[in-house]
Amino acid sequence: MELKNKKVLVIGTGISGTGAARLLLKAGAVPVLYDEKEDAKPEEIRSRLAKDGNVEIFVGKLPESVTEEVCLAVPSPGVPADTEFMEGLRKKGIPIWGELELGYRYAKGRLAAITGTNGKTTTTTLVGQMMKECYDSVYVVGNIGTPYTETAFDTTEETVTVAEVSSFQLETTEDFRPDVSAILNITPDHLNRHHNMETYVAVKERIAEKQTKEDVCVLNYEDRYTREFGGRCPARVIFFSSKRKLEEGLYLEGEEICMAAGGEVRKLMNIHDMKLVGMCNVENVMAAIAIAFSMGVPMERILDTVKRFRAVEHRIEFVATKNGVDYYNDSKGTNPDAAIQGIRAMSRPTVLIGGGYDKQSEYDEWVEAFEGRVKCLVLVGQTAEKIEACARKHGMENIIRAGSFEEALRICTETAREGDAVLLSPACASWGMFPNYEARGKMFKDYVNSL
Ligand code: UMA
Repeated sequence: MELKNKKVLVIGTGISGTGAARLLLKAGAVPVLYDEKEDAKPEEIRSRLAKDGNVEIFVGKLPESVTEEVCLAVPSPGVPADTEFMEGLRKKGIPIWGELELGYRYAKGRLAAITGTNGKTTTTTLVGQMMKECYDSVYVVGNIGTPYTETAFDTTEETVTVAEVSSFQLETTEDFRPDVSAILNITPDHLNRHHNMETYVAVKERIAEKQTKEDVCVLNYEDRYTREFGGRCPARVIFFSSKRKLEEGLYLEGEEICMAAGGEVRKLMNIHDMKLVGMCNVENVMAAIAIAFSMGVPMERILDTVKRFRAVEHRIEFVATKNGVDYYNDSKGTNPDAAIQGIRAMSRPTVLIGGGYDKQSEYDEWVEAFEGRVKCLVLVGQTAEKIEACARKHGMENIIRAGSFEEALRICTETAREGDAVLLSPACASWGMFPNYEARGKMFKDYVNSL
């Protein structure tokens, strides 16, 4: 679709909307930005765009006449695909490309795209690092923070882009076809947005929808959804497994990561040579090796990168020891499954901060994973009541509700004794209290460092 001089509706004016608008300006199109937030400030939004671009901005309610003039709509990831507003656009026959699709249409070079409920950011960062040590032009984009649209225009045929892709972004793809895709795992998350597990799984699988046997899809053999998808995936599948020997693919045998290909088995590395900890990270590493190797990075360089790579910020990140108490920031534990990995990584009696935005998750498995490690559970946010009821049902007694995040932090320092750990791993998104999990993690770290 030729967009030059055409009006394109960009929905949402956050990071993605701004990225999409900037790309559209570079492409000679006329972005029309719309944000439903009544108190969004058009001048503040304009200041984040190119200086002399022709841009129209609407906030609150969008006049009906505007949708008559646009040839394409580009929703931000936070805009659900099935709202009345989006249905209205579809009824009018306006094509819809999510921000990811728009970036894809303008990008050149090769693309590796990584999704999954948990481990996306670590794996994307690690793959990005592997690529950077092998290729000159590498961009790491997507859900990780820099929108694809922000870099797409600067890519060349030599560029390698590594994208962290969320289910929100995959709802509105069309031609999106990565050279290598990966689905790390699928466990319940964002069910308020996708309504049920079936839809959530189907959305995740869209990452490989347009791939062919010339492309690769890396899948987790130990996840029942991704294993099953392997049987009908249109791409060539490479499985990884942390639990069993595979005839083809990557797997863990004892402490060794091995690769079986074409009847040959190669021992790649011992997991104790990694700086990352936890079985979830062994899986992330196996996926990253499979992705980078499929993209042509020599195995020696891949393994060298793995051995040097440290945890990403906000993911079971050690912050400091204060008065004999170890503080860990796992603000990225935004769903029960991610938070299970967080609490399992603790080897000391732990004061745990949980709670936040309600994504209609169930907390039973998370609470069961405490296995006596949690000496006190400090709860905040919308979900505090639901989590408290769940924890009490499972016999947990020492539970304190905090009226604010600041109060939760104070309670932790008052409760923790020498030899204990304090862990922020809330099992919930931060929305409602913070703009994102990074802000929540940063407040935690700032507080700890100020002690
Ligand atoms: N808005 C509307 N109409 C709607 C919904 C939202 O106008 O129906 C407006 C809001 O008023 C707001 C803007 O849209 O002004 C926000 O857009 P957004 O929610 O898409 O947020 P961005 O700032 O553009 O950030 C997005 C991703 N956010 C979400 O998916 C919610 C960021 O992922 C991503 O880093 C960024 O694009 C760059 O690609 C964050 C996230 O929480 C980290 N992701 C979820 C997760 O990881 O679990 C999926």
